[in-house]
Amino acid sequence: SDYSQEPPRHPCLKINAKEPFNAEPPRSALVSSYVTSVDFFYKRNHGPIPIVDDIERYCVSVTGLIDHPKQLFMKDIWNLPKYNITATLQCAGNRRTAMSKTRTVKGVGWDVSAIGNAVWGGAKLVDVLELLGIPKLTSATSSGGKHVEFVSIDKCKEENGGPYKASIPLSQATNPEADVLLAYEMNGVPLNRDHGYPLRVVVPGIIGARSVKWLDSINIIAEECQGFFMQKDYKMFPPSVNWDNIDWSTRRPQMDFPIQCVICSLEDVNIVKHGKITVKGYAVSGGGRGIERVDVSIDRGRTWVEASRYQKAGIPYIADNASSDKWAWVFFEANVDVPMTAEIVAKAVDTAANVQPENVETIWNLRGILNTSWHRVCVRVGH
Ligand code: MTE
Ligand code: MO
Repeated sequence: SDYSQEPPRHPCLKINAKEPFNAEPPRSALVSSYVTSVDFFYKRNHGPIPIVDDIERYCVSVTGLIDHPKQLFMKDIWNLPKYNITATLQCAGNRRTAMSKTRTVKGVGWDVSAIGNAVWGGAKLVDVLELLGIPKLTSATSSGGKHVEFVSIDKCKEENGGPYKASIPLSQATNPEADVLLAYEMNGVPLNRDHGYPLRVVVPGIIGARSVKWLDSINIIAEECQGFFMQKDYKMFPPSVNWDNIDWSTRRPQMDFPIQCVICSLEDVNIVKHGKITVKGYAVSGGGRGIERVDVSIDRGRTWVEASRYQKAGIPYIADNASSDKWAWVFFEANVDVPMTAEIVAKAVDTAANVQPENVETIWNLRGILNTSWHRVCVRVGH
């Protein structure tokens, strides 16, 4: 594979793997802005970044179990109603490095920043499918299509040089409320190469792996996508499963992600001055569930204070869809007094009353996905 034509990247990104390029911003950058800048948005790739230079000729073919397969050019996509959806994308491998400290896991190591919040601009997949004769809220086409597969242009070694791919249920793809996008913009400007130029899928509320970049084709299929990243990766196994006894067919591809929160204003270990410190971070849940509460403790979880929450600076967050960005993260902030060396902990609760697990050991899995355990940082009072 050829990595000689990679795009330029911001020098502040922490590179977790060079080829394919995988990098995340410093934690503090995440909480400096509700909308993550494109430069600081994590980059998660499985192969070289493809080059699409003839936008006039670029097209997405829509095929499979439909009556009239079609090729869609960018102008067809641009002609559809444009939506701007603020949605947080999180890699299932976010916080994997911390999980690997329990026991080794397989995969690129990530600190806490394999996540970002962007305003994605594009056409809704439901409108695209309607152009092709599939009505809204369809769970099966007359020819038995039940899933929508997205195939990329890129080439990955896990697919033996074939493209990255994934699928979602047709019922989700044709649900206007699910806000699944074919996005051509990120934060008001055309997608850059790293994030999927010229067109990517954004599936809000589920793990980032299903938001296929550099879209090449859409296939309406009967069974979920049989690609590597759906069937042999991104599945959640119990702690007893290891590489000798793993049976991939026993588990479904991970889609939804659970409640997560992370402290971003502090590193793993900090030397601070005696007195008040600000604990600030992000909280997000899958499925469009809102954030009900974030609790912060300075005594390893013996006592807790409730953090304030907001999306727009200065405006308290209310977990209802009328006044919040339902697919987007929520920032939390608490001022605490740290009298001496302490472990500061944060845990969030979503609107379904789901709570993060206390310890990473209890959710350890061999692929190191979905580390959503209580986030802990250590503070030492110095001079
Ligand atoms: N799409 C393609 N074509 N190739 C990829 O390697 N990586 C996936 C997803 N879509 C990937 C892809 C994964 S695992 C994640 S977490 C997100 O893209 C990352 O998107 P980003 O790089 O824009 O942050
Ligand atoms: Mo990912």
